Amino acid sequence: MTTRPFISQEQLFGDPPIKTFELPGAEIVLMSAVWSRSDGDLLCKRLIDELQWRQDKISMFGQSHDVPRLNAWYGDPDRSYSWSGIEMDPIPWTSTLRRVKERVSEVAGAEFNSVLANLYRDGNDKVDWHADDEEVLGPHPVIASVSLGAARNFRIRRKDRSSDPINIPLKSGDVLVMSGSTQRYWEHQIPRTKKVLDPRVNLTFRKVTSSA
Ligand SMILES: O=C(O)CCC(=O)C(=O)O
Repeated sequence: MTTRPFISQEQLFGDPPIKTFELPGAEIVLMSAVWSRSDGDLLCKRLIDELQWRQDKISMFGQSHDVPRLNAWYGDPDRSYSWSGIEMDPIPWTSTLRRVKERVSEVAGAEFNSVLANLYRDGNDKVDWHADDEEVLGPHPVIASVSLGAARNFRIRRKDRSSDPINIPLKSGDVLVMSGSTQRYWEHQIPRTKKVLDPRVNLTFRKVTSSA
C-alpha cells in the first residue's frame, strides 16, 4: 500500500538553504552546505585522522560479524550509549568536534551532549534499516546528522511500510535534522553502493537524557 508522495518545500534564500519534508509522523529538515563542499571534505579528512575509530562486532544467528563501518562515541561524561548489544563509553570532546557541535546547535536550534561518529570507508560500508529510538534519547529526540566527504543516499521509510522509501541524497557539508515522532514511526538506512569509492564521515549529534 502506498500513500501520496511526500511534499518537500525549499526555502531558496535561506542561509543555509533549507528543505523540509512533510511526511506523516515525521519532522525532517535538510540544511544544505552548512559547511562548503571543500570545508566539508577537509573536515572529513581531519576527523578520519583525529577520532578514535573502533571496529565493533554484532552477533547474528550465533555468529559474530564486523559492523559494516567504523564507529566512535564522543560526549559529556557519564553519557554511555548502547545499541544492538554494543556498549560505548564516551570519549571526551575534541576541539574539532566541539566546534562542529556549536555550529550544529546553532542551525538546528537544539543542544546536544553526545555524538555517534560513523566512518563509511567506501560504498561497501553501510547502515541497515533502524530507528534511533533508544529509551535514553527520550520520546521525541532531536538528532542532527552531519555528512562529510563522499555523497551517499539516506533512505527513510515508515516502520509500518505504508509508503515507499524516500531517498534523500546527502552531500559533504549538509546537516539533516530529524525530530518530533520521526524515530517512533520511521526508520532509516544508508545502503551499500558500488558507485562510491571515497570515505564518508557522518556525525549524529544526540542528547542522551540519562545513562544507559
Ligand atoms: O550515516 C548516516 O547518515 C546515518 C547514520 C545513522 O543512521 C546512525 O548513526 O544512526
